[in-house]
Amino acid sequence: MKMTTIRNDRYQQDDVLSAIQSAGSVLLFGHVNPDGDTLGSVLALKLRLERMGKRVQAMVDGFVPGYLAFLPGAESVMNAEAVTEAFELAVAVDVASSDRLGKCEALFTAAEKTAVIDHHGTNVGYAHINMIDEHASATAILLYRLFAQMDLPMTQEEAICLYTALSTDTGNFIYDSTNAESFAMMGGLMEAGLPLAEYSRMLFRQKELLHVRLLAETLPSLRVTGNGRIAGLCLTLEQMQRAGANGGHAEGIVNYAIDLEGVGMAYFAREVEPGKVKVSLRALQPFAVDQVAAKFGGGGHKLAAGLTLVMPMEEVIRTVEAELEAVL
Ligand SMILES: [Mn+2]
Repeated sequence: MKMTTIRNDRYQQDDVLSAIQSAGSVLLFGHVNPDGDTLGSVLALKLRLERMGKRVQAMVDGFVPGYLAFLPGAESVMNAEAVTEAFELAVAVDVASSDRLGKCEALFTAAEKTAVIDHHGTNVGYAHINMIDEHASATAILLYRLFAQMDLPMTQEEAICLYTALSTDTGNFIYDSTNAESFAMMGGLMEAGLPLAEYSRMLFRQKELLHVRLLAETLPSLRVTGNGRIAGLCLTLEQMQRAGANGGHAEGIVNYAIDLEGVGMAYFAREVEPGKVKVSLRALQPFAVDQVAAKFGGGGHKLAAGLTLVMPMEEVIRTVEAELEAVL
């Protein structure tokens, strides 16, 4: 099903490499709402270019999320307003389209020479030079390919950045996008001294106290319907306030419903304002929830989608469960 050919017109690895090597100063860009792949890849490249004696600045529209604050160089990431000097080359990393640069877009497009390093299939190749491979499980894979062509051994800090990028974009190596190259790269990162146990714990095991408190508020609401195929969880604004938590602390709670044995579709309904409920939907193949979300003006993918309903919680539960049962 997957295409195995790389479109040469937008996979210019040698050109990207020589542009990077010949530039004396480089601006690196991540995407808005930065995630592990964009930040880890940007910071790995920044560390390497600095070792090569270049002037480098990493830019992103938005803040480094708390769970990625440990990344080497995270504190050096700047917002668009901060740059005044000129740079020879601008590189967008893991940025699927130029509008995903957010407030940094103008700064990127104004550069004399631009490059894109990315793994999104929808990327049209909006830079002068493009290195796009949608079969790569993370943009970090493309960085690793570039690094392999350079005459420098990988440092532990670079390995930590690239590991963070690859592991977060593959859901800790369980998504469909995970492939042999992901593990080949991990071999190289281990050889570079990656402290795997320490960093995997930090990224995938460690939880914030408020997240666990919120989970404790949420789990008693568990409902299983549709002959055991549908599971749901809900959380009221009052419970959120009682736990002293915010929306970020509710991240991942929907997984407790979809991970129940026998369940094929799940929802997590969270009241965000009085009478306004955000619903996260999940499905396992062969089920799909994107149409359910679209019916109520929401969106997303087949297996993960979301919508917002303005109605009391009891009505939300009734409505969502009826829709999911219709899918069964
Ligand atoms: Mn990515």
